[in-house]
Amino acid sequence: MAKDSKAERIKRMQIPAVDIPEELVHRVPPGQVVTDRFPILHEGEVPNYDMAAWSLRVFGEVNEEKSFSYEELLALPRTQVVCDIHCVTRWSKLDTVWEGILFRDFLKLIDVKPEGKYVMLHADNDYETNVPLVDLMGDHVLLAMMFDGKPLTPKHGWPLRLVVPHLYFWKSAKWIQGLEFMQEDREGFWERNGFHNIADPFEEQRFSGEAIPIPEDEWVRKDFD
Ligand SMILES: Nc1nc2c(c(=O)[nH]1)N[C@H]1C(S)=C(S)[C@@H](COP(=O)(O)O)O[C@H]1N2
Ligand SMILES: [Mo]
Repeated sequence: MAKDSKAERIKRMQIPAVDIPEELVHRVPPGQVVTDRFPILHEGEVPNYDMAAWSLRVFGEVNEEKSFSYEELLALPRTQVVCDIHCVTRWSKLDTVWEGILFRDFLKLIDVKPEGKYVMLHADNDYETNVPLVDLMGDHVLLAMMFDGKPLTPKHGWPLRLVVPHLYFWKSAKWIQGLEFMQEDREGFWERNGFHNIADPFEEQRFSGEAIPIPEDEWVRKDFD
């Protein structure tokens, strides 16, 4: 193997990537490595919540703004989803198990105006990410409350995070506080900072312009569990 091939570089860095069987290879997007770790990535500090005061606010292109307490969300029907997740910093994790409210079930409670075609996820700490509404309607998109059969840990987004597994994982906002329905698309935090607006990992839509030099071992140095 060429001395400077990507595989060789990864070996030298001792990235804790796992070798996967041939039949799973098609599930790994280009440029990704599979890990059993669950890396923790976010801007700012892990928030602390007073759950009595916590709410999820729904606003923008809706006929009626609504706020949901955590208790109200807990009372809604839940779905379990098994999916692969892909972070733009190159780690992928296969067969992750989530439970929460299927986004399209949640939408039955919201009277979205016909012009509300895009959603901005508003999250802590002032994190925003934009997703077209059609991308949120799929079988694997959750307002997630559980991971691996247990409540989300604070670091992974408790009490509520989005899971939109067919897009790079920065779209899966942790600690969500608000859903804003929009007529026009608007860029969120990473989308304004050089990352791709759509973010399909299989199309390798990492950046909006010039590639941002993310070191290949960036994610390895992150906290994980
Ligand atoms: N609120 C918030 N959500 C966020 C982020 C963030 O900085 N803030 N980072 C995103 C990125 S880049 C990734 S890869 C995933 C990581 O989720 P994890 O820490 O549970 O692995 O969260 C996403 N959601
Ligand atoms: Mo990420």
